Amino acid sequence: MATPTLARYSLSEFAEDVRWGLTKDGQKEIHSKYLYDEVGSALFEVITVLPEYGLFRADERLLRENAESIAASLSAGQVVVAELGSGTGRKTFWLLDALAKKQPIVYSPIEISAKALDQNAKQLGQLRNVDVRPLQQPYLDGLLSVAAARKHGEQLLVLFLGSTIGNFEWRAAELFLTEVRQALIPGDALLLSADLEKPLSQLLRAYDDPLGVTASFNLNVLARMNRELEADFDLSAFRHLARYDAAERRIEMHLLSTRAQRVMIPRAHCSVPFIEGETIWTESSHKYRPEELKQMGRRSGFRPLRQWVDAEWAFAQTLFIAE
Ligand code: AVJ
Repeated sequence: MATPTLARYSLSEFAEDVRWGLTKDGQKEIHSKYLYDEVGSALFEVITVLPEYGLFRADERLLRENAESIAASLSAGQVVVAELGSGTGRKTFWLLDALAKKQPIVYSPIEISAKALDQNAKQLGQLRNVDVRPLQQPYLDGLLSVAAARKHGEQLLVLFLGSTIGNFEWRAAELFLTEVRQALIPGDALLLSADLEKPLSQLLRAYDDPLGVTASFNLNVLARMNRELEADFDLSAFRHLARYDAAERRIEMHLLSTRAQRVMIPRAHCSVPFIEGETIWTESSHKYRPEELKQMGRRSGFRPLRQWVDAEWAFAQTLFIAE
């Protein structure tokens, strides 16, 4: 396995973002990418096996059931696969297996968590005919390096799985897909996974499981600030909150301060006051309609080729071709 390129977030970048997000006027916020340090990534792995969190298994089922059709939809020539936010690549196994049956492939997982990337390379590197080239970089930087290394005649397949697109605001999602499209050439492919609208009770359970794993996943960002920024968050004075914004059609995760308090964050050079009930917004997970996903792709320069919807959990995979 090749050594991954250097870590993506310096401590000072985390410190700067924390300082900005917690001292600005209005809603306090911390970007959801900061949920995924080593502890957070491990907790997310647990979330994927919770009965209440059907997303991951729906994604995996679709990939397993349709791997052959996806492989058959691609060009007969050489394929290079780039996966944005690959995690440990557990669900990608099936697709790579199907692709590698046709011919040797290059697979570049692009991921910020070094641990997840390491596991990914170990597991998927065992597949015959798969050359794993991990990149520890932001999505678009990684994608641009993969695109730059691509040889004439090779088709690039971008995987953006897990409904990570859901973390972007509506307009930002489309902008992001447009940027992905700009890194590609006509005929390249994008496989996009997205969670669909579903009954509210089902959604709330998925993001506030009775075992409290999602709560720990969310609270970990406070613990992370304590570890890395010498902050003094009292975790017992915050609680996990998952709520649905019907107008924006998204689940939001927040950390709610259960009392008035002030928190010191020395390495972010700030101290932060909270009133009782005030929240830090840590994540959004948008929920889509199948047709809307095709439209978003079209407006970003892609032609929808096929779409699969899981029978058990409302979840879609859409295969696009760059125009
Ligand atoms: C991995 C970003 C798709 O938004 O559903 C799981 C992360 N947050 N439980 C999601 C998550 C709370 C997940 N994504």
